[in-house]
Amino acid sequence: MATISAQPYDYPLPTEGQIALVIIDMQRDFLEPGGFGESLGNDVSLLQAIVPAIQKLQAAFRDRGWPIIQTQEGHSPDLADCPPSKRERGGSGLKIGDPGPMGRILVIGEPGNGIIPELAPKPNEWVITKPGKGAFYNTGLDELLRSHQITHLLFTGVTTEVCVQTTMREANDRGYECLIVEDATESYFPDFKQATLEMIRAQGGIIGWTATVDQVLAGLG
Ligand code: TIU
Repeated sequence: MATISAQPYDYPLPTEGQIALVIIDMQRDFLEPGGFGESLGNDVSLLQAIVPAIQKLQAAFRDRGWPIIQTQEGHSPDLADCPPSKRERGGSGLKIGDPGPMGRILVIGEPGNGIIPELAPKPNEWVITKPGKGAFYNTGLDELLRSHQITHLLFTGVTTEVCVQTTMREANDRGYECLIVEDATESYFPDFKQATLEMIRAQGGIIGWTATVDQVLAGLG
């Protein structure tokens, strides 16, 4: 059986079913000044570093014609899908829905809510818009994956301990074989990223596996 060299042990590639690349929330709102990430008080410059790593995986999946799913955290313009608790919480800066330098903060269709141009999806690639941190909450993601016989998911994107980890936990509970790509995910808090990787692969891979981009590319062959 083909595997990816990983922690806590090798990740078995599917013999039946299919593997997909999941790119979480690589949006201007999280990576560029003036968006939601900065409004929460974060230094957004840290997150740019993983763009080339995700591009490598994106290219590898595109070369093979394998599925790529991107997610976008965002709310409808009337904020009907944004619980008041989410809007009221946060830093002292702009709140969800407020006008900012890249349009309304975390609102679907605004310039700041879009995926960064370096990772722009192709027309045939899937983009899931999600109101929550997890990509399975109030979306059709599970049905989409099952209808395409996708059983294995490689996770990348931001931020490691918030939307990436939440989505990976949701996927693990739904029976998907989950691996997070260590150098293709980032957090505003390096210690939180490290802790997340460790808690995912602890206890025999309680949530899943971790591996580097090079290990993934070598394993895909
Ligand atoms: N604030 C933070 O770390 N993350 C989010 O609000 N959303 C995502 O992680 N995408």
